[in-house]
Amino acid sequence: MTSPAPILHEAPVSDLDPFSLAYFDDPFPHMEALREAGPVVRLRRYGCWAVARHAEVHAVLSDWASFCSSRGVGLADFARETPWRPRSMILEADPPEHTRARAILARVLSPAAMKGLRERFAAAADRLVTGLAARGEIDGIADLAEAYPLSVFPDALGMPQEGREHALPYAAVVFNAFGPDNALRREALESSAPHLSWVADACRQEKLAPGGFGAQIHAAADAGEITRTEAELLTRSLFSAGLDTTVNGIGAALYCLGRFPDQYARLRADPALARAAFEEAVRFESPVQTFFRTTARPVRLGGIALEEGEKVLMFLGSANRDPRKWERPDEYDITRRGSGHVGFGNGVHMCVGQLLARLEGEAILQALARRVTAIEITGTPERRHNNTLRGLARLPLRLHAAAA
Ligand code: OVV
Repeated sequence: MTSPAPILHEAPVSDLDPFSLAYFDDPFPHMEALREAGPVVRLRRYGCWAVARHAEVHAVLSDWASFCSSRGVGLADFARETPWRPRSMILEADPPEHTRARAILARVLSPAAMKGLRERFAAAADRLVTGLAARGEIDGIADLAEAYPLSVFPDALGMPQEGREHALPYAAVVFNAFGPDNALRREALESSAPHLSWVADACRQEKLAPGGFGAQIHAAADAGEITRTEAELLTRSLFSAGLDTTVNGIGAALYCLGRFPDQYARLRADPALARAAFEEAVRFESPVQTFFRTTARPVRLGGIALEEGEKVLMFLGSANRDPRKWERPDEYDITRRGSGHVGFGNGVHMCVGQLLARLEGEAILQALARRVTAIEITGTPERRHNNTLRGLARLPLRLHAAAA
């Protein structure tokens, strides 16, 4: 008559599709449900594991030996299927190969390198914001969140002028491709060929302007540190990761400052808060929402035994809203001590371009703080759907110009 003893530490199961349009339109209740379900949850639909609490996301990010990247950081397992493009040398690699590639990008994007760009980036931000403030009615996405990175990043990289319109569509393909085989991924890949061939060609040494990030990566090949093909691939990584992420980071900051006018007033009163305001927007919206890892060996996580070769989906955006970690997680607060957010990841793969992203975010928010007294949302924001990136397609704004 006695029923068998329950299996202890059996993982909860969820039918959530975190790559559906309904999820993208309002992910927060679903994130909460996942966090409440347990530290590790089985996603039935994709046959993978999910971690949505800060502690477990941080733990997975911090253990590259158990949770590897070399089998891909999307749903596709490179041990079972051929990647849709040649593997990234940095994103889709583990130490020691990763360490070698990372050292080169870290040097190109170093604090010293940022110092050399600061004045130029600040001047470009001020020019753009001055013009937009004079106009008043703008689309915060096209006119600002996209326009600003497009005005500084391709030049800093040394991208050829011709064909730059491929840069954002290319990034959309890359970030959709981390997701499952859904309509977003399929349609992105179907029309990707012209973008892929433009980027591949633009990564060649002879196409990259002297002095830029791309030329500096190729200098590592000149020095015999890496091969020419590897220099092209590393340049491709910068192309892939460096533009759409900052577009969505700046878009997030504008959307936050529009919804939390008291926070904009604080920024306006003290423009030195610009960097913190950007950082808090990265926590609050988490432009990069998710990445996968693959277990490289059997490992226990959150009391659950995972086998080797299983995909684990990390909900960075959910970790950044976890009330176990944050007080008032759903408030955008630019004076919050936000260190420990995982919007840039953590561990050996933590965003190598984070200083560049912050430089862009700080420059644009400082220019706004100086030139604009208030940011008013004047229409319904439209969401842009992507399997990895969270952001808007349209954000109708009225900028109230400060007296000159
Ligand atoms: C972080 C990131 C995003 C997308 C692409 C890459 C990296 C890459 O290395 O290609």
